[in-house]
Amino acid sequence: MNTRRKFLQHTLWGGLAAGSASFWERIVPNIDLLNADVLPVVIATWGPNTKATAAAWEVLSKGGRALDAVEAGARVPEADPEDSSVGYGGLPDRDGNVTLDACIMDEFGNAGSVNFLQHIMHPISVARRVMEKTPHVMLSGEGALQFALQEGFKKENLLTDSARQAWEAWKVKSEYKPVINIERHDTIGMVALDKQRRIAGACTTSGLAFKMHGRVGDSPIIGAGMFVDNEVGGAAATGLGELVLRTLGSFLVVEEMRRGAHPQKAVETAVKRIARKHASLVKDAQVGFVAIDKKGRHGAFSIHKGFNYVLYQQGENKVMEAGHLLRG
Ligand code: SD4
Repeated sequence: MNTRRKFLQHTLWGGLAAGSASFWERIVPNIDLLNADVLPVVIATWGPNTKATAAAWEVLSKGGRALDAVEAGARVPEADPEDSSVGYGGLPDRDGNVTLDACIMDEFGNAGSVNFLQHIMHPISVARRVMEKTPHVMLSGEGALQFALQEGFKKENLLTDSARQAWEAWKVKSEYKPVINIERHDTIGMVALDKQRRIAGACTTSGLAFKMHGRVGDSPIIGAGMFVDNEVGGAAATGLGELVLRTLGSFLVVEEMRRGAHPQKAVETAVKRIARKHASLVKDAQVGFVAIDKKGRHGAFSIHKGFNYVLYQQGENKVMEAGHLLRG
């Protein structure tokens, strides 16, 4: 072996052993091959969503498309009557109506969304149809319902007995005050990167419990509740939607990653931005972000302690505690 080849080989293995990916990123055009074992990966907001990540993993592990994975994942809490913040069983608005918000994005940058949708158990699938079957991105309220029915979705009563009872109990005081981490914040925001390194994201929720009739949060807003860019990575948000809307949080996270930030740094930047711009509100409100980049690295961060998330990677479905900004 000539000296040059020996040198290259030595450097390659030496570099890999030392994990000096940034050096190789500069000289190897397809660095992705070196990181292949971290794929596929899926991340979702909130610990209880392990069944959702498992459903997504089912698709991903067989080589399926990230878009199919996030849709399959989001449908799990949507159909779960025990989950009081998503789909069927979601807590209603202050007038007793279950109104749902959802959005989805694929690896081509296509996006679909529904908001203020009633009577349909799987808003995420309606959002996907909006993306795939209409020239639009977002359908709202009555129009979204009409479209869903036209597409063959079933009209159902989504208010479960326990959600009705919770609403009746709430009406006694009718106090509108979200409580950190107990705001029935199990909204699922999910981002997946499949074996072919295609990225997709989904977000679905019944929104804040006992919200004003007609209130729409961040979850169905592309760039707020969720955003993906196949060149960069993706992010999703949970928590008090008003804070995420005002800062277009998920878009911000992706743009930070585009500028080279690690997903963890990127989510921290978004949380800090919210805290800086809305200092008087963050004391009593939670917001959390999850993100993954195209290399399969991830990040998660929130304003307050108590935000957890699920990461399914390398065959392991793990609930992890996110870091948080405010102490005490
Ligand atoms: C909203 N962001 O409607 C949603 C609520 C949420 O977990 O995340 N709940 O504001």
